[in-house]
Amino acid sequence: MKLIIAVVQDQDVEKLLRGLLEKGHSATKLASTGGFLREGNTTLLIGVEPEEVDNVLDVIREKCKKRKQCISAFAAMGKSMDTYIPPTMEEVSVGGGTVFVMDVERFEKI
Ligand code: 2BA
Repeated sequence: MKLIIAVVQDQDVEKLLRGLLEKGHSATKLASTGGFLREGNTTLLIGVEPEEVDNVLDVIREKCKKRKQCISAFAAMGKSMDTYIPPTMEEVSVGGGTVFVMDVERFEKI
């Protein structure tokens, strides 16, 4: 068995969960926070048979969109500002999904 850990944007989660359920996949949804932007995102745990991994990745590709997000360069650096410095905006591309596929040594439902 494989465990797919997918970090996705909150806006895409409902569509993604529906798409996964339609294809017969189970998922666990966890609230998470991105370490860089410090904004909420969602982490899904999806346990599947090895031959189903590509199918799940296709659903993630289809349902999760890349979005541009403007951030303050200072906020991104996590620096405090003692004096006023005009905000410098930077654009980052967030999403569709950050996906890890791991081997599962043992899987049991007890
Ligand atoms: P965040 O860490 O909040 O990152 C949001 C977006 O900011 C990233 O989008 C990326 O475009 C940008 N970014 C992240 N770190 C950066 C840096 N050091 N310098 C410049 N820009 C940076 P995504 O790559 O689509 O990542 C979306 C979310 O996926 C991340 O939110 C984080 O929660 C998760 N993630 C991404 N890579 C990861 C990794 N290697 N391990 C664990 N989680 C990861």
